[in-house]
Amino acid sequence: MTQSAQAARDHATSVGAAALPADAVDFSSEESLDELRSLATSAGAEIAGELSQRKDRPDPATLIGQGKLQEIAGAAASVAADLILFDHDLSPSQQRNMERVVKARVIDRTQLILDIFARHARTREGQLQVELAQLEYMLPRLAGRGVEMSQLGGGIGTRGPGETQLETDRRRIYRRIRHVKQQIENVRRIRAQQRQRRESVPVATVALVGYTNAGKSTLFNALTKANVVASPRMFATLDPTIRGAELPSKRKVLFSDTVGFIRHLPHTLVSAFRATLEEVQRATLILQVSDASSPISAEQDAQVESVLKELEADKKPRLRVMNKIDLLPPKQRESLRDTDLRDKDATIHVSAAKGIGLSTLLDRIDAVLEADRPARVLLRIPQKEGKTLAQLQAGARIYSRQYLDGVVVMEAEAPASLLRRMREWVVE
Ligand SMILES: Nc1nc2c(ncn2[C@@H]2O[C@H](COP(=O)(O)OP(=O)(O)OP(=O)(O)O)[C@@H](O)[C@H]2O)c(=O)[nH]1
Ligand SMILES: [Mg+2]
Repeated sequence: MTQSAQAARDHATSVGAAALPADAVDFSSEESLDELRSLATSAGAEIAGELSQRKDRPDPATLIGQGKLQEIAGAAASVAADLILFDHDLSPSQQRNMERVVKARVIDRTQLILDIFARHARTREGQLQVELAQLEYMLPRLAGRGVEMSQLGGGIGTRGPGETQLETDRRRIYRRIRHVKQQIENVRRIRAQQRQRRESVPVATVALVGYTNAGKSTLFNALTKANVVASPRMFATLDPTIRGAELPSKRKVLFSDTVGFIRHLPHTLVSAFRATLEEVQRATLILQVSDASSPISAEQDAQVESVLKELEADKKPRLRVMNKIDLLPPKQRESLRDTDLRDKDATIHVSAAKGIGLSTLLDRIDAVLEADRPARVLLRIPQKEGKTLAQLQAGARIYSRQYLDGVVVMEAEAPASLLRRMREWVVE
């Protein structure tokens, strides 16, 4: 099965989407379905119809009720849809049972996201990370699936990791996972070396983070005059890009653009993309980019917050950038006020596409970095303070390290914001 054959087929695919909000706590089912629609289009699907059902107690065998399932089967047949997308996690057996009834391929949101990632991975590292996520997703789903999978042909959600897809032998998959992990480890090592080289000339790094499609790459291009791909498709960026720029004060900084976040991000993806997200963990300053024109930007921000927390990057100096203000009605736009840096949530309003507010943003970045100058200090940290040591490891340059009676004595250079958090261990 070749990539181009899959692409041609995907293009012709019609999709019936049945939505059941998995975590309707903050995203309404409508918003959730909107997002599923964008994801489907980003994967190259054409949407042929949508159905939704609220159900307090999901059916363990088929998730939705028999009646609804028949309804989907009928609707799918009438529009010749060959793929049904569910906005809900499906167990392997639910997926199988439903496929039997609807006579079309059934995939869930996680599989759809994995598929988009597989399409967009350009670098070796990105491809390896996606393959790892796919293998780990596939592993519990192997049982009884072998024959069917080999008969599926191309299409969304079948873009498995090459030949491995057809090898139902668990052991071979385990072996492949080990191999891919090793390869990722190699890439990581190279990346760490590159970083070390970069950091030997101390330059602050500014990482752009945010929900997928918030406009990170557009802003990155505007700030660094680079030319990375920006696109209305979700997850256009997978591979981190780093580029230098000069701030108004003539201070040199490195900006890094990375993969976007999404609600309910498949866990296999978060862990597979750890190496990529290290750029965020090491950043001096985080620019949290939000789409000001999105009706659900607050919910999206909450999701970003939780991923930052998971990466232990939520305490880093941060500037909030509300992007796409050109899309807001004039009245609303006039009422926007950038907030002061002294605020906990300093916010700047910009339009990366129209070049509005960028000089203010650059000034603010300059000011934050000025206030967060690194200082060289001597620290005495009890060895049991693992978290503190890890924070230093991630955010400081360490010049020397000695172990004495359960205490680590270190000479390190770290930004003021980090040192404030370890005041009790600073000796001089
Ligand atoms: N109107 C308007 N559109 C914008 C602005 N900034 C970005 N966009 C559009 O928003 C879409 C997404 O932009 P990207 O820069 O690719 O977003 P991203 O955050 O990098 O997305 P991923 O890499 O997919 O996570 C593109 O179609 C951009 O042209 C803006 O200021 N105004
Ligand atoms: Mg991008």
